[in-house]
Amino acid sequence: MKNKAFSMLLLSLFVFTTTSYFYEPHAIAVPINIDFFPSDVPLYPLTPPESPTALFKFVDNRSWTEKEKAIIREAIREWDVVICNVQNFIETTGDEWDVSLRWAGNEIFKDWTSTPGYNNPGWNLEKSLGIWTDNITPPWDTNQYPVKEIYFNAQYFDPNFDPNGKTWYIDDDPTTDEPFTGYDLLTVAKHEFGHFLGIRGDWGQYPPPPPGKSSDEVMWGVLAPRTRLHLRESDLDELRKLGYHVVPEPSTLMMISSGLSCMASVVRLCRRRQGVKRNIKAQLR
Ligand SMILES: [Ca+2]
Ligand SMILES: [Ca+2]
Ligand SMILES: [Zn+2]
Repeated sequence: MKNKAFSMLLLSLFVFTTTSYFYEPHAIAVPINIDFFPSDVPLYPLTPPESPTALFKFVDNRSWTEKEKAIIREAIREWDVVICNVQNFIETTGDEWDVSLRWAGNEIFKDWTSTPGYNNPGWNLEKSLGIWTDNITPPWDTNQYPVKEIYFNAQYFDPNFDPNGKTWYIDDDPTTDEPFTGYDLLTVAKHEFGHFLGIRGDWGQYPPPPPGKSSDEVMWGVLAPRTRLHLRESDLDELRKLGYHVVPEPSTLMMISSGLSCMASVVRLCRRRQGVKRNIKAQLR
């Protein structure tokens, strides 16, 4: 009797796995990030100013190609145009920056669930597409992979890495949309930069999502292949909640006055930045 029940269980498991494998409506959705924090811990202690000025930098572990860099720049630009009427995010190759972007392999993107002392148990990051690391205690070498950085999972360049053979989609022209296969680097970069800006997001990873959130938002936590997401009003609402000045404003007069107030804010922040010791990464405050 016991054996029969066990066989039935095995059979049902088999049916479940095969059906979900073959009949998933839009292929297998893969989380593009994880929630690093239990919900009772404040996620982003940074206080976003109305108009942040942040320097971003490409850091090579696996080299960035020019095409990939163009995608990241476009992702950051799309946030920039909705925050104030000035340029807020500036690329640097200097020694001081606020957020860096790099490819990483299984030094970061691996299964940490059996690593002792790491969040008991740690997270399984193996299949994550990208991560923004904040105030966490990562189990990896933080000299090589510091926190306050955005990492992208280079393992997806290997077509054998994903069980469904999905790799990164590296768009020749990230400003135009077209059908594609694989996971959209532009969308993942936008999502991770949203975390850098202080948005927690990742709705849908641990259901149920808050009311009003839907899977077509950049800050949704799960991304299916062949999917590109654009900033939506609910993404912008998250910026507003954090205190960012979101543009455009409804009237020209308001745009002009808000533009001026943003510029004043930038100047103030830039001055403060000069006081930051060289070789120490400035934090966005
Ligand atoms: Ca801007
Ligand atoms: Ca394109
Ligand atoms: Zn996320």
